[in-house]
Amino acid sequence: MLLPALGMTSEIIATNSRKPIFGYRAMIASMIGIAFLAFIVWAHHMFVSGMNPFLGSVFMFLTLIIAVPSAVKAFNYITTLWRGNIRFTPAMLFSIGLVSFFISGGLTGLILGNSALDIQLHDTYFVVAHFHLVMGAASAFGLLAGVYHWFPKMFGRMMNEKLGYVHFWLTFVGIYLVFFPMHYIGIAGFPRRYYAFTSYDFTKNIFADMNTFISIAAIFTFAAQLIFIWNFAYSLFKGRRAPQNPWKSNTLEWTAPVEALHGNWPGEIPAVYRWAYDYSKPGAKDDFIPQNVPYSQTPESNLPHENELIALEKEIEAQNLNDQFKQPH
Ligand code: HEM
Ligand code: HEM
Ligand SMILES: [Cu+2]
Repeated sequence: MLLPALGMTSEIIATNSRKPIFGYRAMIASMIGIAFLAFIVWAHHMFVSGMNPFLGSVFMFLTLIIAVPSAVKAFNYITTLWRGNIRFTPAMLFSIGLVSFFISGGLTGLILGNSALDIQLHDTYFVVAHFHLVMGAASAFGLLAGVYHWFPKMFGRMMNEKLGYVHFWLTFVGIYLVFFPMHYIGIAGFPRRYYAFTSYDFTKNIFADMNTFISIAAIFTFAAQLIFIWNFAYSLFKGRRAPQNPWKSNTLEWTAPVEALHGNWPGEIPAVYRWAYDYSKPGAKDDFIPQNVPYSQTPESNLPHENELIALEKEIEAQNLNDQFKQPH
Protein backbone atom coordinates (compact mmCIF):
# COMPACT_ATOMS: atom_id res chain seq x y z
CA MET A 1 0.00 0.00 0.00
CA LEU A 2 2.75 2.36 0.89
CA LEU A 3 5.19 1.78 -1.96
CA PRO A 4 3.10 3.48 -4.69
CA ALA A 5 2.56 6.40 -2.31
CA LEU A 6 6.32 6.61 -1.75
CA GLY A 7 6.84 6.67 -5.51
CA MET A 8 4.54 9.66 -5.91
CA THR A 9 6.15 11.34 -2.94
CA SER A 10 9.62 10.96 -4.46
CA GLU A 11 8.43 12.70 -7.58
CA ILE A 12 6.55 15.47 -5.79
CA ILE A 13 9.28 16.24 -3.26
CA ALA A 14 11.98 16.45 -5.94
CA THR A 15 9.85 18.66 -8.19
CA ASN A 16 8.88 21.05 -5.43
CA SER A 17 12.35 21.19 -3.89
CA ARG A 18 13.70 22.06 -7.34
CA LYS A 19 16.42 19.48 -6.77
CA PRO A 20 17.23 16.00 -8.00
CA ILE A 21 15.98 13.35 -5.60
CA PHE A 22 18.87 12.72 -3.22
CA GLY A 23 20.51 9.34 -3.72
CA TYR A 24 18.51 8.25 -6.76
CA ARG A 25 20.09 4.81 -6.94
CA ALA A 26 19.87 4.28 -3.20
CA MET A 27 16.17 5.21 -3.38
CA ILE A 28 15.52 2.58 -6.03
CA ALA A 29 17.60 -0.02 -4.23
CA SER A 30 15.66 0.71 -1.02
CA MET A 31 12.32 0.27 -2.76
CA ILE A 32 13.44 -3.07 -4.14
CA GLY A 33 14.94 -3.98 -0.77
CA ILE A 34 11.69 -3.20 1.08
CA ALA A 35 9.64 -5.07 -1.51
CA PHE A 36 11.88 -8.11 -1.18
CA LEU A 37 12.25 -8.10 2.61
CA ALA A 38 8.49 -7.72 2.97
CA PHE A 39 8.18 -11.33 1.83
CA ILE A 40 10.29 -12.73 4.65
CA VAL A 41 9.05 -10.95 7.76
CA TRP A 42 5.51 -12.26 8.15
CA ALA A 43 6.06 -14.15 11.37
CA HIS A 44 6.55 -10.87 13.26
CA HIS A 45 2.76 -10.98 13.50
CA MET A 46 3.02 -14.34 15.26
CA PHE A 47 5.50 -13.74 18.06
CA VAL A 48 2.90 -14.69 20.65
CA SER A 49 1.38 -17.55 18.69
CA GLY A 50 3.42 -20.11 20.57
CA MET A 51 6.08 -20.36 17.91
CA ASN A 52 9.59 -21.42 18.85
CA PRO A 53 11.33 -18.39 20.37
CA PHE A 54 14.40 -19.11 18.28
CA LEU A 55 12.32 -18.81 15.11
CA GLY A 56 10.96 -15.61 16.61
CA SER A 57 14.47 -14.22 16.92
CA VAL A 58 15.15 -15.07 13.27
CA PHE A 59 12.06 -13.16 12.17
CA MET A 60 12.94 -10.36 14.55
CA PHE A 61 16.31 -10.07 12.82
CA LEU A 62 14.75 -10.08 9.34
CA THR A 63 12.11 -7.56 10.42
CA LEU A 64 14.62 -5.15 11.88
CA ILE A 65 16.71 -5.24 8.70
CA ILE A 66 13.79 -3.58 6.90
CA ALA A 67 14.51 -0.51 8.98
CA VAL A 68 17.69 0.04 6.96
CA PRO A 69 16.12 0.69 3.52
CA SER A 70 13.24 2.49 5.27
CA ALA A 71 15.67 4.81 7.00
CA VAL A 72 17.60 5.35 3.76
CA LYS A 73 14.39 6.55 2.16
CA ALA A 74 13.40 8.77 5.06
CA PHE A 75 16.82 10.41 5.21
CA ASN A 76 16.95 10.85 1.45
CA TYR A 77 13.60 12.65 1.46
CA ILE A 78 14.87 14.97 4.14
CA THR A 79 18.16 15.48 2.30
CA THR A 80 16.25 16.27 -0.89
CA LEU A 81 14.44 19.02 1.00
CA TRP A 82 17.70 20.26 2.52
CA ARG A 83 18.61 23.62 0.98
CA GLY A 84 16.06 23.10 -1.76
CA ASN A 85 14.16 26.00 -3.23
CA ILE A 86 11.06 24.60 -1.63
CA ARG A 87 7.58 25.32 -2.97
CA PHE A 88 4.97 24.49 -0.40
CA THR A 89 2.19 23.48 -2.75
CA PRO A 90 -0.59 21.41 -1.16
CA ALA A 91 0.87 18.31 -2.87
CA MET A 92 4.26 19.08 -1.33
CA LEU A 93 2.79 19.52 2.13
CA PHE A 94 0.98 16.20 1.89
CA SER A 95 4.20 14.53 0.73
CA ILE A 96 6.15 15.98 3.64
CA GLY A 97 3.30 14.86 5.88
CA LEU A 98 3.73 11.36 4.49
CA VAL A 99 7.41 11.42 5.43
CA SER A 100 6.46 12.52 8.94
CA PHE A 101 3.96 9.65 9.35
CA PHE A 102 6.38 7.21 7.76
CA ILE A 103 8.98 8.12 10.37
CA SER A 104 6.70 8.15 13.40
CA GLY A 105 4.89 4.98 12.32
CA GLY A 106 8.09 3.25 11.21
CA LEU A 107 9.75 3.87 14.57
CA THR A 108 7.00 2.01 16.39
CA GLY A 109 7.45 -0.76 13.83
CA LEU A 110 10.96 -1.14 15.19
CA ILE A 111 9.61 -1.40 18.71
CA LEU A 112 7.03 -4.03 17.69
CA GLY A 113 9.64 -5.87 15.67
CA ASN A 114 11.48 -6.75 18.89
CA SER A 115 9.81 -9.94 19.97
CA ALA A 116 10.51 -9.25 23.64
CA LEU A 117 8.64 -5.96 23.44
CA ASP A 118 5.93 -7.33 21.19
CA ILE A 119 4.93 -9.93 23.76
CA GLN A 120 3.78 -7.00 25.87
CA LEU A 121 2.41 -4.81 23.10
CA HIS A 122 0.78 -7.35 20.80
CA ASP A 123 -2.98 -6.92 20.36
CA THR A 124 -2.97 -3.57 22.10
CA TYR A 125 -3.72 -0.14 20.71
CA PHE A 126 0.00 0.39 20.32
CA VAL A 127 -0.23 -1.81 17.23
CA VAL A 128 -3.31 0.05 16.03
CA ALA A 129 -1.36 3.30 16.39
CA HIS A 130 1.62 1.88 14.52
CA PHE A 131 -0.20 0.63 11.48
CA HIS A 132 -2.57 3.53 11.10
CA LEU A 133 0.29 5.98 11.00
CA VAL A 134 2.41 4.00 8.59
CA MET A 135 -0.33 2.46 6.46
CA GLY A 136 -3.48 4.52 6.93
CA ALA A 137 -2.07 8.02 7.30
CA ALA A 138 1.06 7.75 5.18
CA SER A 139 -0.61 6.02 2.23
CA ALA A 140 -3.63 8.30 2.41
CA PHE A 141 -1.33 11.31 2.35
CA GLY A 142 0.45 9.88 -0.67
CA LEU A 143 -2.88 9.54 -2.44
CA LEU A 144 -3.96 13.05 -1.51
CA ALA A 145 -0.60 14.45 -2.58
CA GLY A 146 -1.01 12.65 -5.89
CA VAL A 147 -4.48 14.09 -6.43
CA TYR A 148 -3.36 17.64 -5.67
CA HIS A 149 -0.30 17.28 -7.88
CA TRP A 150 -1.88 15.62 -10.92
CA PHE A 151 -5.34 17.19 -10.76
CA PRO A 152 -4.32 19.82 -13.36
CA LYS A 153 -3.08 17.02 -15.58
CA MET A 154 -6.22 14.97 -15.20
CA PHE A 155 -8.82 17.71 -15.51
CA GLY A 156 -7.08 20.74 -16.97
CA ARG A 157 -8.00 22.87 -13.99
CA MET A 158 -6.23 23.91 -10.79
CA MET A 159 -7.47 23.02 -7.33
CA ASN A 160 -7.86 25.84 -4.86
CA GLU A 161 -4.57 26.23 -2.96
CA LYS A 162 -5.96 27.93 0.12
CA LEU A 163 -8.51 25.18 0.66
CA GLY A 164 -5.67 22.72 0.09
CA TYR A 165 -3.65 24.31 2.91
CA VAL A 166 -6.61 24.30 5.29
CA HIS A 167 -7.33 20.69 4.39
CA PHE A 168 -3.70 19.73 4.95
CA TRP A 169 -3.27 21.30 8.35
CA LEU A 170 -6.59 20.09 9.75
CA THR A 171 -5.92 16.57 8.49
CA PHE A 172 -2.28 16.46 9.55
CA VAL A 173 -2.97 17.67 13.07
CA GLY A 174 -6.18 15.63 13.22
CA ILE A 175 -4.47 12.38 12.35
CA TYR A 176 -1.84 12.83 15.05
CA LEU A 177 -4.58 13.67 17.54
CA VAL A 178 -6.41 10.46 16.61
CA PHE A 179 -3.53 8.03 16.46
CA PHE A 180 -0.85 9.38 18.78
CA PRO A 181 -2.82 8.88 22.01
CA MET A 182 -3.33 5.25 20.97
CA HIS A 183 0.33 4.62 21.76
CA TYR A 184 -0.24 5.59 25.37
CA ILE A 185 -3.38 3.56 25.94
CA GLY A 186 -1.70 0.68 24.11
CA ILE A 187 1.34 0.74 26.39
CA ALA A 188 -1.06 0.92 29.31
CA GLY A 189 -2.50 -2.38 28.13
CA PHE A 190 -5.62 -1.37 26.28
CA PRO A 191 -6.57 -4.29 23.98
CA ARG A 192 -7.67 -4.01 20.36
CA ARG A 193 -10.77 -5.60 18.83
CA TYR A 194 -13.15 -5.09 21.72
CA TYR A 195 -16.50 -3.96 20.46
CA ALA A 196 -17.49 -2.05 23.59
CA PHE A 197 -14.99 -0.79 26.13
CA THR A 198 -17.72 0.16 28.50
CA SER A 199 -18.56 -3.46 29.19
CA TYR A 200 -15.39 -4.38 31.01
CA ASP A 201 -14.25 -3.23 34.39
CA PHE A 202 -10.59 -2.92 33.49
CA THR A 203 -11.28 -0.53 30.62
CA LYS A 204 -14.30 1.29 31.87
CA ASN A 205 -12.83 4.14 33.81
CA ILE A 206 -9.12 4.10 33.06
CA PHE A 207 -9.17 4.75 29.35
CA ALA A 208 -12.56 6.29 28.76
CA ASP A 209 -11.36 9.91 28.57
CA MET A 210 -8.62 9.15 26.10
CA ASN A 211 -11.00 7.15 23.93
CA THR A 212 -13.56 9.93 23.95
CA PHE A 213 -10.84 12.31 22.91
CA ILE A 214 -9.80 10.00 20.05
CA SER A 215 -13.39 9.68 18.86
CA ILE A 216 -13.89 13.43 18.82
CA ALA A 217 -10.60 13.92 16.99
CA ALA A 218 -11.63 11.28 14.44
CA ILE A 219 -14.97 12.96 13.75
CA PHE A 220 -13.14 16.26 13.38
CA THR A 221 -10.62 14.68 10.98
CA PHE A 222 -13.36 13.11 8.89
CA ALA A 223 -15.16 16.44 8.75
CA ALA A 224 -12.01 18.08 7.41
CA GLN A 225 -12.20 15.75 4.42
CA LEU A 226 -15.36 17.52 3.33
CA ILE A 227 -13.13 20.49 2.46
CA PHE A 228 -11.22 18.26 0.09
CA ILE A 229 -14.35 16.80 -1.47
CA TRP A 230 -15.74 20.27 -1.98
CA ASN A 231 -12.47 21.55 -3.43
CA PHE A 232 -12.27 18.58 -5.77
CA ALA A 233 -15.86 18.89 -7.01
CA TYR A 234 -15.77 22.68 -7.31
CA SER A 235 -12.40 22.76 -9.10
CA LEU A 236 -13.53 20.09 -11.49
CA PHE A 237 -15.99 22.53 -13.04
CA LYS A 238 -15.00 25.99 -11.83
CA GLY A 239 -11.28 25.75 -11.11
CA ARG A 240 -8.81 28.13 -12.73
CA ARG A 241 -7.65 26.78 -16.11
CA ALA A 242 -4.35 24.98 -15.63
CA PRO A 243 -1.26 26.03 -17.56
CA GLN A 244 0.47 23.26 -19.49
CA ASN A 245 3.08 22.60 -16.84
CA PRO A 246 1.90 24.23 -13.60
CA TRP A 247 4.61 22.86 -11.29
CA LYS A 248 7.43 23.33 -13.82
CA SER A 249 8.04 19.61 -13.76
CA ASN A 250 10.47 17.68 -15.92
CA THR A 251 8.43 14.59 -16.56
CA LEU A 252 6.82 13.77 -19.86
CA GLU A 253 3.15 13.76 -18.83
CA TRP A 254 3.27 17.56 -18.62
CA THR A 255 4.08 17.82 -22.32
CA ALA A 256 0.87 16.04 -23.36
CA PRO A 257 -2.31 18.03 -23.95
CA VAL A 258 -5.05 17.75 -21.34
CA GLU A 259 -7.53 16.21 -23.76
CA ALA A 260 -7.13 12.46 -23.72
CA LEU A 261 -6.15 11.75 -27.32
CA HIS A 262 -5.60 8.41 -28.88
CA GLY A 263 -1.88 7.88 -28.31
CA ASN A 264 -1.81 10.82 -25.82
CA TRP A 265 0.24 13.16 -28.04
CA PRO A 266 -1.22 14.72 -31.18
CA GLY A 267 1.93 14.50 -33.30
CA GLU A 268 5.10 12.59 -32.76
CA ILE A 269 5.64 10.88 -29.48
CA PRO A 270 8.27 12.92 -27.63
CA ALA A 271 11.64 11.27 -27.11
CA VAL A 272 13.17 11.07 -23.65
CA TYR A 273 16.72 12.38 -23.60
CA ARG A 274 17.52 12.79 -19.94
CA TRP A 275 16.52 11.66 -16.45
CA ALA A 276 13.65 13.28 -14.62
CA TYR A 277 15.71 15.29 -12.16
CA ASP A 278 17.47 18.05 -14.07
CA TYR A 279 16.28 20.69 -11.61
CA SER A 280 18.44 23.72 -10.79
CA LYS A 281 21.23 22.41 -12.99
CA PRO A 282 24.26 24.71 -12.79
CA GLY A 283 24.47 26.90 -15.88
CA ALA A 284 20.98 26.16 -17.12
CA LYS A 285 18.66 29.00 -18.17
CA ASP A 286 15.67 27.73 -16.16
CA ASP A 287 15.59 25.76 -12.95
CA PHE A 288 14.17 22.77 -14.80
CA ILE A 289 14.94 20.96 -18.05
CA PRO A 290 12.13 18.66 -19.20
CA GLN A 291 13.06 15.15 -20.23
CA ASN A 292 12.19 15.75 -23.88
CA VAL A 293 14.80 18.51 -24.28
CA PRO A 294 17.85 17.06 -26.06
CA TYR A 295 21.34 17.74 -24.75
CA SER A 296 22.16 19.48 -28.02
CA GLN A 297 19.80 22.30 -26.96
CA THR A 298 21.42 22.84 -23.57
CA PRO A 299 25.15 23.22 -24.23
CA GLU A 300 25.42 25.72 -21.34
CA SER A 301 24.57 23.15 -18.69
CA ASN A 302 25.76 19.82 -20.10
CA LEU A 303 28.24 17.74 -18.17
CA PRO A 304 31.13 16.30 -20.21
CA HIS A 305 29.58 12.85 -20.54
CA GLU A 306 26.29 14.43 -21.58
CA ASN A 307 28.02 16.27 -24.40
CA GLU A 308 29.19 12.91 -25.65
CA LEU A 309 25.57 11.78 -25.82
CA ILE A 310 24.76 14.44 -28.43
CA ALA A 311 26.25 12.31 -31.18
CA LEU A 312 23.98 9.50 -30.10
CA GLU A 313 20.95 11.79 -30.26
CA LYS A 314 21.70 12.56 -33.89
CA GLU A 315 21.91 8.89 -34.68
CA ILE A 316 18.54 8.24 -33.05
CA GLU A 317 16.93 11.12 -34.91
CA ALA A 318 18.33 9.81 -38.18
CA GLN A 319 16.73 6.48 -37.64
CA ASN A 320 13.55 8.28 -36.64
CA LEU A 321 12.48 5.63 -34.21
CA ASN A 322 9.29 7.54 -33.66
CA ASP A 323 7.90 6.39 -36.98
CA GLN A 324 6.91 3.01 -35.77
CA PHE A 325 4.76 4.55 -33.04
CA LYS A 326 2.91 7.01 -35.23
CA GLN A 327 -0.82 6.68 -34.85
CA PRO A 328 -3.42 7.53 -37.48
CA HIS A 329 -5.81 10.23 -36.24
C1 HEM B 1 9.93 -0.19 9.76
C2 HEM B 1 9.07 -0.97 9.20
C3 HEM B 1 8.05 -1.80 9.96
C4 HEM B 1 8.22 -2.69 10.98
C5 HEM B 1 9.54 -3.08 11.62
C6 HEM B 1 6.92 -3.21 11.32
C7 HEM B 1 6.68 -4.15 12.30
C8 HEM B 1 5.43 -4.59 12.69
C9 HEM B 1 5.18 -5.60 13.69
C10 HEM B 1 6.23 -6.36 14.45
C11 HEM B 1 3.84 -5.74 13.80
C12 HEM B 1 3.10 -6.72 14.70
C13 HEM B 1 2.62 -6.09 15.94
C14 HEM B 1 1.70 -7.00 16.71
O1 HEM B 1 0.63 -7.37 16.20
O2 HEM B 1 2.05 -7.32 17.85
C15 HEM B 1 3.23 -4.84 12.87
C16 HEM B 1 1.87 -4.72 12.68
C17 HEM B 1 1.34 -4.14 11.53
N1 HEM B 1 2.02 -3.40 10.59
FE1 HEM B 1 3.97 -2.94 10.63
N2 HEM B 1 5.98 -2.63 10.53
C18 HEM B 1 6.63 -1.78 9.67
C19 HEM B 1 6.06 -1.05 8.67
C20 HEM B 1 4.76 -1.22 8.23
C21 HEM B 1 4.22 -0.70 7.00
C22 HEM B 1 5.02 0.11 5.98
C23 HEM B 1 2.92 -1.09 6.94
C24 HEM B 1 1.87 -0.85 5.89
C25 HEM B 1 1.91 0.11 4.99
C26 HEM B 1 2.63 -1.82 8.14
C27 HEM B 1 1.41 -2.36 8.46
C28 HEM B 1 1.13 -3.08 9.59
C29 HEM B 1 -0.19 -3.59 9.92
C30 HEM B 1 -1.48 -3.44 9.09
C31 HEM B 1 -0.07 -4.24 11.14
C32 HEM B 1 -1.18 -4.88 11.96
C33 HEM B 1 -1.67 -6.15 11.39
C34 HEM B 1 -2.76 -6.67 12.30
O3 HEM B 1 -2.43 -7.37 13.25
O4 HEM B 1 -3.94 -6.33 12.08
N3 HEM B 1 3.76 -1.87 8.92
N4 HEM B 1 4.22 -4.15 12.21
C1 HEM C 1 -9.48 8.56 10.50
C2 HEM C 1 -9.41 7.38 9.95
C3 HEM C 1 -9.43 6.08 10.72
C4 HEM C 1 -9.85 5.81 11.98
C5 HEM C 1 -10.43 6.76 13.02
C6 HEM C 1 -9.62 4.41 12.21
C7 HEM C 1 -9.93 3.73 13.40
C8 HEM C 1 -9.68 2.41 13.64
C9 HEM C 1 -9.78 1.76 14.93
C10 HEM C 1 -10.20 2.44 16.22
C11 HEM C 1 -9.44 0.46 14.76
C12 HEM C 1 -9.30 -0.58 15.84
C13 HEM C 1 -10.50 -1.39 16.08
C14 HEM C 1 -10.22 -2.35 17.18
O1 HEM C 1 -9.13 -2.95 17.25
O2 HEM C 1 -11.08 -2.50 18.03
C15 HEM C 1 -9.11 0.26 13.36
C16 HEM C 1 -8.70 -0.93 12.81
C17 HEM C 1 -8.11 -1.05 11.56
N1 HEM C 1 -7.94 -0.04 10.62
FE1 HEM C 1 -8.52 1.88 10.86
N2 HEM C 1 -9.08 3.85 11.08
C18 HEM C 1 -8.94 4.84 10.15
C19 HEM C 1 -8.43 4.70 8.86
C20 HEM C 1 -7.85 3.55 8.35
C21 HEM C 1 -7.19 3.43 7.07
C22 HEM C 1 -7.03 4.60 6.08
C23 HEM C 1 -6.76 2.16 6.95
C24 HEM C 1 -6.00 1.46 5.85
C25 HEM C 1 -5.26 2.05 4.94
C26 HEM C 1 -7.17 1.45 8.15
C27 HEM C 1 -6.92 0.11 8.39
C28 HEM C 1 -7.30 -0.57 9.53
C29 HEM C 1 -7.04 -1.99 9.78
C30 HEM C 1 -6.32 -2.96 8.84
C31 HEM C 1 -7.55 -2.28 11.05
C32 HEM C 1 -7.49 -3.60 11.79
C33 HEM C 1 -8.79 -4.32 11.69
C34 HEM C 1 -8.77 -5.52 12.56
O3 HEM C 1 -8.48 -5.39 13.76
O4 HEM C 1 -9.06 -6.61 12.04
N3 HEM C 1 -7.82 2.32 8.98
N4 HEM C 1 -9.25 1.47 12.70
CU1 LIG D 1 4.04 -7.01 9.15
